[in-house]
Amino acid sequence: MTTLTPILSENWDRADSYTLEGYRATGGYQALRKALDTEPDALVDLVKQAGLRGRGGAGFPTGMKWGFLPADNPKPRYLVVNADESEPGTCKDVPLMLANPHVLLEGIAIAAYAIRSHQAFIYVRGEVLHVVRRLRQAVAEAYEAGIFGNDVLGSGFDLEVVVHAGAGAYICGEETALLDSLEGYRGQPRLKPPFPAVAGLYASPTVVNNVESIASVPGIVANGAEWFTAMGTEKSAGFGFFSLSGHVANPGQYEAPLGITLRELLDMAGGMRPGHELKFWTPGGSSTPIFTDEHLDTPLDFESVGQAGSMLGTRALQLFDETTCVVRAVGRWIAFYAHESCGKCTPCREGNFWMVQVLDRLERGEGTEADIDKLLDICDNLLGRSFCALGDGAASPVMSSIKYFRQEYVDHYEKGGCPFDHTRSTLWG
Ligand code: L3W
Ligand code: SF4
Repeated sequence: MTTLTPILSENWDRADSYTLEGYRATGGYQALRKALDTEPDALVDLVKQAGLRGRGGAGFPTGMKWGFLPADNPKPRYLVVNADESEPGTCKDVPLMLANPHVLLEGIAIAAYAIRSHQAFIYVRGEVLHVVRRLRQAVAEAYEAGIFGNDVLGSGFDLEVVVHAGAGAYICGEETALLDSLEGYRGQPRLKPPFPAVAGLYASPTVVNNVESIASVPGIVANGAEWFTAMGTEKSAGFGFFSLSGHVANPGQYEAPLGITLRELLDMAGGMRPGHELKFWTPGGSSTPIFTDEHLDTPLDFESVGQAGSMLGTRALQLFDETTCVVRAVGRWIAFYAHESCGKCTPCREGNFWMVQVLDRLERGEGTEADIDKLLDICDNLLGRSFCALGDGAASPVMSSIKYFRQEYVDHYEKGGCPFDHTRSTLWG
């Protein structure tokens, strides 16, 4: 039986968990002192040995990404933290930054020192004003305490940190759109390669990492790579937040080793709401193909979830019971993607718009037998043919829901509308 591993969330119930004083009282910033006494390259090697993989969705090895910065490029190096959390269902970085901003700041100082960067940015979603304020307050505390600024903790290392609030576009969570936005342009994805490691912010070598990835670094420095690899699986080491939402008895953040199953998490969360059964769920937000109760025992690590036909993504587990219309739930997600599509490429700009029309008319009882094929045809034009991951992500819930719940789609046109009891409104409203 896997148990929870409260590490980043260990002190969240302390009233002062978000202050510098509270963080220091629980051992905070000792890892930074240790890091500053270590060679930067040795820190990169340590993170590689720990096997930390990106916690923002793609699972790319963090130490490897740090190691990609070209040694012979004389331009300044930048560290950018992607705090633009906005994937439907994803809600782990916001509580982490609210409850313990200093673990992120400590991770930033260590990561910047390791990659020899003197300028870091936190790109945070502008709508979460309370988080923006908390981060700015924590950064000010860190400057005051000599953790940021010139001569970090007397080490001779200089580091400036800026908190930048985005304007609320989901696409700005895509790393290159984020960099365009940070440079003051409209946020739209850039062609890759070159990857940001080679030409990122202001065309300089840049590391872009998710909040949770960077916040995991102080623990690795303090406790060693073996401490980290002792948790999780061989290829998906360590721990992470599993964010349970929807029709679950006790929704919230469950910090656990990678490889835990939904069945185990549900046991800890009190099961589905009383009297109801699990119908479908997302392993990693709405961009990952949905799962059903067949997948309750799939280990939630990068490899196992991939082999079962989905993606671990951001571990945003949205749970839906038998009262949920899958066509409507998927339609709401696609309405989100249609709204958030940046418009740069045709398959995504047009495809999402048309998928909303088809899903909406199925819901209204105006669908036809041809609509399922039409949806699959649009997905075929999105998947692998979009400029960035948003297009692929939008195809995922449509294709997987038709795979598992085709009959429910058929019922919508055969029975003249949605067979579920809910207030009728358009998918836009
Ligand atoms: C240098 C190479 N760097 C890859 C770097 C690359 C990036 C990272 C992963 O999408 C996923 C997406 C969403 N040299 C490199 C290299 N890199 N090869 O590695 O890159 P990639 O392209 O695999 O993924 P991505 O574009 O970063 C992220 C999925 O996450 N997702 C969405 C999450 C949403 C949030 C949010 O709201 N906060 O996280 C959920 O599943 O669909 O597949 O840094 O530069 N040769
Ligand atoms: Fe923009 Fe969508 Fe194309 Fe990505 S896939 S570049 S979000 S239009």
